[in-house]
Amino acid sequence: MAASPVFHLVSWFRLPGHCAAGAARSAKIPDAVTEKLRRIAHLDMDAFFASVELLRYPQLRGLPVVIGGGRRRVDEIIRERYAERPLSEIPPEAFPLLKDYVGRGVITTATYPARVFGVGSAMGMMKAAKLAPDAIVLPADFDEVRRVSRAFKAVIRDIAPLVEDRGIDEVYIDFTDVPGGQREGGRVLARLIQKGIFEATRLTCSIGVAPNKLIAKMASEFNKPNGISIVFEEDVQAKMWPLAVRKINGIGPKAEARLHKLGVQTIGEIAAKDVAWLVENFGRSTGHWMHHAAWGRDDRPVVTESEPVSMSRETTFDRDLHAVRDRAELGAIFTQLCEHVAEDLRRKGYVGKTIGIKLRYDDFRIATRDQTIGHFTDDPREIRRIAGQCLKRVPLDQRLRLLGVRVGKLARTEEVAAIAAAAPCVAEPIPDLFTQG
Ligand code: TTP
Ligand code: MG
Ligand code: MG
Repeated sequence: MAASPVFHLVSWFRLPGHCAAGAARSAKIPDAVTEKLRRIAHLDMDAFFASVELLRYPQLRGLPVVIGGGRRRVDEIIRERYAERPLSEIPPEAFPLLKDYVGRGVITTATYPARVFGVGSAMGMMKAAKLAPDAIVLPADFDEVRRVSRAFKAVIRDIAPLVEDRGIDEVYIDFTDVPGGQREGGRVLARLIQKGIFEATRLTCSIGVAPNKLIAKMASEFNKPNGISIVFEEDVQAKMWPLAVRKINGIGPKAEARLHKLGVQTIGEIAAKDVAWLVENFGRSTGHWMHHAAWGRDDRPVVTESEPVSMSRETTFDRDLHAVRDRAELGAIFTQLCEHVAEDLRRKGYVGKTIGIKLRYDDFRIATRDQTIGHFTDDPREIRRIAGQCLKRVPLDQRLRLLGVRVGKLARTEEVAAIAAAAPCVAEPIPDLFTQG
């Protein structure tokens, strides 16, 4: 019946290849002129989502502010009320307070002045209200957060090319071969990066520089906020061993509970255990990993992979197809393209907001259309539905050579999930938030 469809599927995601640095490096690398040490930095933005909001509302600096709550744009309502004033002149008293919050939302993050009261990420807002009733509540602006995230990462990549993306507000950076990366153990380069990020975004970050990723990740927390912490091989044990086991990135709440049950509280106490004991209690691979981690050993390379801007699939047909006469065949191909894009998104861990199509007519003219929806998706049926609407907006009276489907405005699935968890879609959880002053 129908000629076996198509085609060679071409994927056009903009994904530069992987690049590993320092994979086979031992801790010390002999160099012709000087002996270079492996220096790995971990950089993490300070109170990221909250700091992004404070760029808009600088009058809230120094005040306890938490990010969280319903999806309603609470600040849009304030802005309407104070439409005649610039955002920065809306008085702090006009903002909603935690004590007036009603609902099941959890806190996404809190400014450092709010953390003094013991509130922080993942705490229920009503529970937090008992600790910091007068903290100001703002919703996260995910689009703005992503824009700033791209901006600060671009600054880093300009200075040091080997950057591994670790989510919305953090990266690993291989300092080893970057000019200045060895000076004062990495402090000089870390300061330069902090300065560059501040100049570009007016935001602060904290950086840990250490012999490997594991220690760098811990070290970036040592002097938060706006701090730098330099750890050398020789002070790993003094700095790491007194810390709680949970400080090892990879020991989560379950492993922590099990370690506590076994009487182990600190990283030093793990280091003091035999590997055999760790293997017996945690299995072969985790046991060995815990042993190495507690001794500060970690060979993982810094892996660079740029964030994709969009993901798409397109196909050139074996013969030109007509929208009406070859409707069934085209429909099947179209659906398949949408399914492939959805699979790509899921495999790579992305969701997108803009869905688009691309057509090439038999005279080689190209037409594209796209549509941005109000939420992120990786659902093949939804992509198919929106792409179908785009298709209705192009002339289809001519034969087609090529069809493509594209999903853009991407975000990492896990980040979007974190936001959704922070703002559960309860009808309207904050009815009384604006009754005050
Ligand atoms: P973190 O870097 O863990 O926290 P932070 O930047 O707010 O504060 P710190 O100065 O301690 O680094 O997370 C980065 C952002 O990710 C945070 O601003 C909000 C978001 N996030 C969530 O949405 N849910 C969470 O549970 C956590 C921990 C963070
Ligand atoms: Mg952070
Ligand atoms: Mg972080």
